[in-house]
Amino acid sequence: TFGWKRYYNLDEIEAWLDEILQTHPGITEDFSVGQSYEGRRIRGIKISHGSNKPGIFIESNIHAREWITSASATWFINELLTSQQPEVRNLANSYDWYIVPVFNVDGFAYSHQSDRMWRKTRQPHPTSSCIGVDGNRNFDSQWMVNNGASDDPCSETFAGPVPWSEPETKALSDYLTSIRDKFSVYISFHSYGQWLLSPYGHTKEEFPENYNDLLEIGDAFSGAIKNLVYGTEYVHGSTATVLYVASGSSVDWVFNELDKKVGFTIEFRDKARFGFVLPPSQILANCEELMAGMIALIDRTNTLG
Ligand code: 0X9
Ligand code: ZN
Ligand code: ZN
Repeated sequence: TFGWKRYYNLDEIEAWLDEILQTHPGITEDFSVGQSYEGRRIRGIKISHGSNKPGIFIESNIHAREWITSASATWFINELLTSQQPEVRNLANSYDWYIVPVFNVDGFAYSHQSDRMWRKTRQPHPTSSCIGVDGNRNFDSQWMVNNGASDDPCSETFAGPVPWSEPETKALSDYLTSIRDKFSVYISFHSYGQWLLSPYGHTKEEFPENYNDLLEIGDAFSGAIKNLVYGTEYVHGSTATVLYVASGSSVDWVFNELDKKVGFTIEFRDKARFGFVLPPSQILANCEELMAGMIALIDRTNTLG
């Protein structure tokens, strides 16, 4: 059984999802984002205690090696379904949750089987022996602008030959478009660095019109995490100012093209000591921080209106 004391592979996560769907019928619903290049089903779970609550969409593990993201997403699903904490019950009861614990299924399987440090998708290119695209540079929003991605198929941030060249990103954009009226908050799980990043990624010169609100939400998120016993520090701000220029990302696309006002990338533990290979002994602490941060983030979003 799942205990979040080690990292699980794709088969284990899917078996766990099936079990969760069976033990919580009515409240949970299986959904498909689409198919990966290698033919795997990209799965999601919807958690809902009634119809037409405001929706929150969580996309996780678009980067294959960031295993803490799917570990945290599965833990979060479990909490929404089983926690008795009033704040968590409130999150579960007040929102429709759409959670995709492993988005880059091919890459994730490959990082378990062959190359722990794999990041990209697994589709080959006709013009290169290098494989895959950075899914988080392949969305059709400011694609390839400002050197926020690479045109070299061998680069870790290869944007793809064209936007939506990857079946995974194309499927996600179609799926998100089909439910665009059902969600208002979009969160993308990544590691590592301990940042909460808001739009924009593609430029340091411009900011969303509600940037001050996004900064206040970031203050709430970081403050709640800092207050836990671990005292972990998260830095927040726009992606381009806090981290680096990144164009064609999922969050920026959702923000710009689907007109959402609240979209964040969370970069989980740690700062750099273990990096992508975060020890399993830190999974549960990271999850605790995620929950405290999410409760504060949603609370602050609501008070801002
Ligand atoms: O570079 C990325 O895609 C993310 N960092 S990572 O180290 N996990 O690869 C940051 C994504 C920032 N988000 C936006 N551009 N909106
Ligand atoms: Zn990432
Ligand atoms: Zn601040």
